Amino acid sequence: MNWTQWLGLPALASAHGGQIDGMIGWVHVFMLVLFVGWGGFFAYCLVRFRRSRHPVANYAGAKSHASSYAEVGVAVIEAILLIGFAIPLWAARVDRMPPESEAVVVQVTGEQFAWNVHYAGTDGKFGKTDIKLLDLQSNPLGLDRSDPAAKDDVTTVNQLYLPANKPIIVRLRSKDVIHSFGVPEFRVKQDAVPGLTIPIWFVPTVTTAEMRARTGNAEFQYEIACAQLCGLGHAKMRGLVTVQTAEEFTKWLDEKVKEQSAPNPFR
Ligand SMILES: [Cu+2]
Repeated sequence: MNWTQWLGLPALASAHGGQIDGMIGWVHVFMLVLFVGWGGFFAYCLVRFRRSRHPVANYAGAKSHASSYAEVGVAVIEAILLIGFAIPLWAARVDRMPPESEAVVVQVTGEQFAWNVHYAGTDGKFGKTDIKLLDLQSNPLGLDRSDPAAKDDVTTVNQLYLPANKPIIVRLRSKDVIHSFGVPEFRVKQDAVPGLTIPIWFVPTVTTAEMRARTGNAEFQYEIACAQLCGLGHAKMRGLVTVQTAEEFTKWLDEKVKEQSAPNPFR
């Protein structure tokens, strides 16, 4: 099992998440050492320099350099945490995006108060969207079905399906205000900012079914929690993430493509 279990973090279900947990773990160890060290020193001073023993203040103060060395030590450890752990970890998340050809690319658009999910379908091309076609009930993304690239596109609301053990690139967008895409089990959190498309990537490693078996909770569900206070309905802005095996995912996507590309009498 993981050495950071004592922190009580949510179950881990992504490839890079262990590194993040390790980083959080080391920061906590370091904080604990500092707390005990400085707290002990403070208690020692209260006793050692009590009034009955030192009725008159010593204006020369401390002559030893121990505290300076301790300060330098703290700065060095902080630098190691930052340069050795945090920066490389961050660089891997933002610079080393996997090529789109090897990943599942999903466009996720936040709105008050839902997550719109858009798959490119079998052709791998996202269809055009047009704000004039936007209809909150039937076409929340304004997808233009007359565009050939849009024919096999799949859209859902609050339902993100992903295959396990494959790199996932989520292109985050927002229609209105700043939202934040957070899935604690994947150790992923990123703001969705109107006017920007922000890509994030991760590799889910545990399917929903596996997680249900592992936690003993038959109703376990990965959840996209909006992590930015985005308005009155913020608390109910939850999307469900279903992680499946690659075969199950392909089957699901094929079914959705068929379902959504069929001529719709209401469209
Ligand atoms: Cu939100």
